[in-house]
Amino acid sequence: MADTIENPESEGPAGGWGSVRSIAHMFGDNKPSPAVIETLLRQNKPGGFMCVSCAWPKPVNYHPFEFCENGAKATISDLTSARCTPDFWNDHTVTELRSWKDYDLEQTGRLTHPLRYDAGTDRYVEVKWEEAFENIGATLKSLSKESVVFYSSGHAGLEASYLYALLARVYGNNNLPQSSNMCHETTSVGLQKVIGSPVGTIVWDDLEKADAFFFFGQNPGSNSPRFLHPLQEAKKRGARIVTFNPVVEQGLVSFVNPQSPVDMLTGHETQISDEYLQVQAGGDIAAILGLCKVVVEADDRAHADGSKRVIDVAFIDEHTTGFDMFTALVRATDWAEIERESGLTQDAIRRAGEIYIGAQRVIGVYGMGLTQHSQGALNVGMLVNLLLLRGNIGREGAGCCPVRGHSNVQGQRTVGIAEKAKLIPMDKLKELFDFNPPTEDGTTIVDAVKGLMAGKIKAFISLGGNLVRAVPDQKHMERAWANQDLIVIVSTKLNRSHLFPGKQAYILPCLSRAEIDAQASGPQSVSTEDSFSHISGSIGKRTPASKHLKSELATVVGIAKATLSANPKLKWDEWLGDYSLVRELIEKTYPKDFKDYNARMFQPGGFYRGNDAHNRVWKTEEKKAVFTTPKQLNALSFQNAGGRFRLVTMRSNDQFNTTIYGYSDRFRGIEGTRDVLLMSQSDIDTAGLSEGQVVKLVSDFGDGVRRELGGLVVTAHNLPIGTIGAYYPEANVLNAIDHHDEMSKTPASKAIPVRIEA
Ligand SMILES: Nc1nc2c(c(=O)[nH]1)N[C@H]1C(S)=C(S)[C@@H](COP(=O)(O)OP(=O)(O)OC[C@H]3O[C@@H](n4cnc5c(=O)[nH]c(N)nc54)[C@H](O)[C@@H]3O)O[C@H]1N2
Ligand SMILES: Nc1nc2c(c(=O)[nH]1)N[C@H]1C(S)=C(S)[C@@H](COP(=O)(O)OP(=O)(O)OC[C@H]3O[C@@H](n4cnc5c(=O)[nH]c(N)nc54)[C@H](O)[C@@H]3O)O[C@H]1N2
Ligand SMILES: [Mo]
Repeated sequence: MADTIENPESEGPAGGWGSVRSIAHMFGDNKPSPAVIETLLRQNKPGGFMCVSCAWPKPVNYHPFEFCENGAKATISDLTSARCTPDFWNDHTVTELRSWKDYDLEQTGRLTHPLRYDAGTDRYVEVKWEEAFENIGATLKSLSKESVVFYSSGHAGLEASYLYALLARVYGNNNLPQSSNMCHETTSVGLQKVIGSPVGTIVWDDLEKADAFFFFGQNPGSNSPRFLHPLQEAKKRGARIVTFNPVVEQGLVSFVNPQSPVDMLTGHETQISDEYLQVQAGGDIAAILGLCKVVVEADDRAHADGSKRVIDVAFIDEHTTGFDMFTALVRATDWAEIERESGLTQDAIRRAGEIYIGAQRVIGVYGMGLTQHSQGALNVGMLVNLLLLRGNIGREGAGCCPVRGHSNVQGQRTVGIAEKAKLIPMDKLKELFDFNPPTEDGTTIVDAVKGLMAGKIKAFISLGGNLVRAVPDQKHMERAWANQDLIVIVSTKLNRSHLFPGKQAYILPCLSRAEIDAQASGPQSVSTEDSFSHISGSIGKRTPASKHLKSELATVVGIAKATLSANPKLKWDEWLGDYSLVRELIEKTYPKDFKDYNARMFQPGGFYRGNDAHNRVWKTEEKKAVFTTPKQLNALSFQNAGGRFRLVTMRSNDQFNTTIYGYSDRFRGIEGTRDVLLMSQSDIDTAGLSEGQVVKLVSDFGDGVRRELGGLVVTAHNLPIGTIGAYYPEANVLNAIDHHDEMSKTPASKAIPVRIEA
């Protein structure tokens, strides 16, 4: 019998009327101008504006509506009619706001004026842009260059991001960590190591040709809902879908296409997963090893009886290294071990393995469920092992598909936001701008936070984001953050990172991508790169939320001019006047990726910047695709112990990272609160708890530091034994900054060791 699954906790299928009601609720909360409808109709279409939510690609043949529930929410949230003006601070102090919820901060609306923190009154006050830039520049000039960090969250377009990276390097460091340091850095490092590409290998056409999709720890229903459309198409043509996830995620169970009138009126549901395997948190290495064992055993049988081989031997011989060592381990590992470490039965893994073998073309999809673990890179290597066995990388309908987070998170890395010096064509920068680029590596997020805690980091510039709320060890981070000499955050809305000002703190409000960006040469367009490495132009048409806003690029230019010495090659004003000149610089710096950039950026579906692994050219050290032999069967850095649970930090359907849109997680049946602890009924019973009881979680990382989160209501949920769940970002206080992926330093947010205190 197949392990198809039902999800009684969900209010209904993914999509469907639930999604329409949820968008309607956002309208009620934000009361945007009716013109938001026109904006939604232009969303993700050529010549339109590119969604500010996730990085899911834009199809060439687009539908009348190319936005999803969460894309609509992001746009409505940006185009809210609420405004957080300087008057707001007449009624509130910074200290008071620290007791506010993320949702309430978000509801204050769009920031309208540049603000400076005034310690005397404990409030932010209006400041003139020029004065802000001058003070920021003066402080940056006075600090040692190693003590300043230039963070970015993946929102800003390629043009602003390129100049931001240039600003940091001319200033003198590579301290350019990004939100992906908490996210897909595991991919940038882990995938690079095994296939020589730091990004996914598939393109849109592959989605239309795959026979099977294997999902590991990615939740398309909430986090990339437009993915459900090609999945629905795939199911219609008979493709199979297999999911490995401890949580039953509704988008991987069933979907009603809200953009199909027939589906909506008939309530026709598409079943998504053919097999749903509730692997325990951190159990994927064993689970994938089990899948590989099914393949190897079938291949042995084929070899013995002379039938067609199951393993793609020709591909293995020509393109890979490490096969013998890996398959030796596969043979040597027994099923009892695999079952224990994965929490799955041999039978269930076998059924999934048969689907893998039965498919000619397979796409492996993954997200935070693989990357945010102590052995996240090993998880990624294991998925690649599985794909390599049958040559499922670098051919039509097959490949590796990490689903990226922020709309331009991948692109920012492409154009130079990177802390690793070797990733940057420094010689090109030197030639173009006549300066000596820094050669030392900069800091990752984990190292930046540790630098803050040690008092070595004195200033943070943030191009977007809410770092204080997004990182582990949040309570310690808040104290360390407030010790800085200078904090500058470019933001659209108020958030918790603004509430721990240092000696000097500025909030610099910016345009949203949906808004008109008028500069000397006229309205400007920007561009972004999606998860499939396609680059698309975006034009904002809405009137800005306030006439005092600056574009992100203008703010970068303002800081650069006030901080850096004059250099005739740094033509900040010209670039600000015409963003196409910045695109020319990007093309000159990265000629292979950005050929004919300005001419091609509005082509439907965006232009492809290519990917060597997609063509079976392996830019690894070995010049081959690499089989990884795991040194352990789980992705954890701790042992099992009585009373120790693996805490998964979860996203609801009603949030975008630290931005909380509302309190309805309808897919998990949780309404009106986020203060819950999800546990299996069996774990509730064993722990001697009862549903509805209020408990405290405490860190069990073993470093003697007390980390706790109280006020959580025990709620029975369909979860594997030993795996429990609570919401991100609230649960960030429980994670230790030293608990991260060994190779990439991505915080291990998906199996935090905790105990429960009644
Ligand atoms: N609406 C919305 N969209 C978003 C975001 C958002 O917050 N809200 N965030 C954006 C960002 S920045 C990102 S990076 C992406 C994140 O999107 P995803 O990669 O989907 O991230 P998560 O929802 O954190 O976790 C993914 C899944 O991993 C599962 N999981 C947890 N532990 C394990 C494990 O050990 N093994 C396996 N196999 N699965 C596990 C969880 O149950 C969850 O379903 O989404 C982007 N899009
Ligand atoms: N425990 C746990 N921790 C996690 C995760 C997890 O799954 N579990 N996920 C991690 C992941 S995947 C990520 S990516 C990080 C996210 O970390 P960040 O990227 O730092 O956080 P966001 O919540 O995306 O940032 C939201 C803020 O960005 C600003 N903003 C919004 N739009 C724009 C814009 O267009 N321009 C500018 N300049 N600012 C804008 C707004 O002020 C808003 O408050 O969190 C990480 N932390
Ligand atoms: Mo992310």
